[in-house]
Amino acid sequence: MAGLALAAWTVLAAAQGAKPNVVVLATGGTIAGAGASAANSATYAAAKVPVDKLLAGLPELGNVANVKGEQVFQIASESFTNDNLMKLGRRVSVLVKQPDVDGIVVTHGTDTLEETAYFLNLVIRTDKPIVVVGSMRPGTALSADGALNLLNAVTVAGSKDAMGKGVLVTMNDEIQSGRDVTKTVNIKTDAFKSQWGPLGMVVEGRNYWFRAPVKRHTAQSEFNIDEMSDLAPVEIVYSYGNVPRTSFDANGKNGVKALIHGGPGNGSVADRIVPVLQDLRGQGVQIIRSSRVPDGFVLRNAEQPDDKYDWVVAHDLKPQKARILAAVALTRTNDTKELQRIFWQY
Ligand code: DAS
Repeated sequence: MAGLALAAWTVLAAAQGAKPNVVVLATGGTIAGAGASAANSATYAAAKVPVDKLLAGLPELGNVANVKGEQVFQIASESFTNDNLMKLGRRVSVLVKQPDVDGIVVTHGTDTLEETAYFLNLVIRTDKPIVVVGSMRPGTALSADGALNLLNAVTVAGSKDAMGKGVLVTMNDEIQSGRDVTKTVNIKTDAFKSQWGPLGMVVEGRNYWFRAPVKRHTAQSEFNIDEMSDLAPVEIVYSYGNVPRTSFDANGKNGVKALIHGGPGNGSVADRIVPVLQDLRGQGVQIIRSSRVPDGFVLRNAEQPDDKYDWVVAHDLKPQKARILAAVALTRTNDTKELQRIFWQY
């Protein structure tokens, strides 16, 4: 099949000049959404437009790359599961090994885009650009953002200067690290931010870089989806004033391998919950202190004696990303010191 695919690309490339070959893997979301009228910028159905129609509706793509599309899923991303992550990751891993593929774009809903981007950042062994992209408005809306986001994603995915920078996210003209980026606004187009700032911008078909990631990723990762059968069961419990022990106990009975504690402040744990987490640790559940606060990072042994309790801190990772890293890391180790090293390095 690869040989046939190569022939197809070669013919296309010859016809269209030596442009990079980019595969667009579509999963659904708003970027494939449709609303009843142009005025519906926030009320619409996600995951309606098939990838072929998405690509056909953007002829400018042909100016920057030879593009082929695959429909991997057609779902709103809040409905993603670990199985979706594994299936998508396995497809990406196959494609990046093909010599005729220069880069990958994943079109994705914005709700869990940051989780998928981080997952791919951890488990795909490649230096080729992988760009995850979504939109905050459906293509049917006035001032829709999806078309330019997608054009920018294909531009970056076909760029040699985007190689070796880990999984990237192009939204609102910015190039963000898939590790650092998070959705910070639920109804504006400048929704995706990182407390450490974007890596760069893409403007009129050109990439402008201002920094590079320092955490381990992709080709430098110790994790490899080709060696993984599934993700480990890891759940999150958010904490708040008056939090009861029920959710913590319930997860303990569900066989989780780790529990992400999404605490207020510097990953603070309510006095009445400390013994509950200690009991869970005693049952073999890893306890990972994260913070619900948007910026900053959890300091080890500050709010809680992590060394004494044998707990892990999630560093700057928000609970939803800490879950991804823990679910990947626990496929290789259950040693607390190793887990803490992994949370420092990734
Ligand atoms: N429901 C959202 C999702 O699929 C729509 C979007 O913003 O993409 O993530």
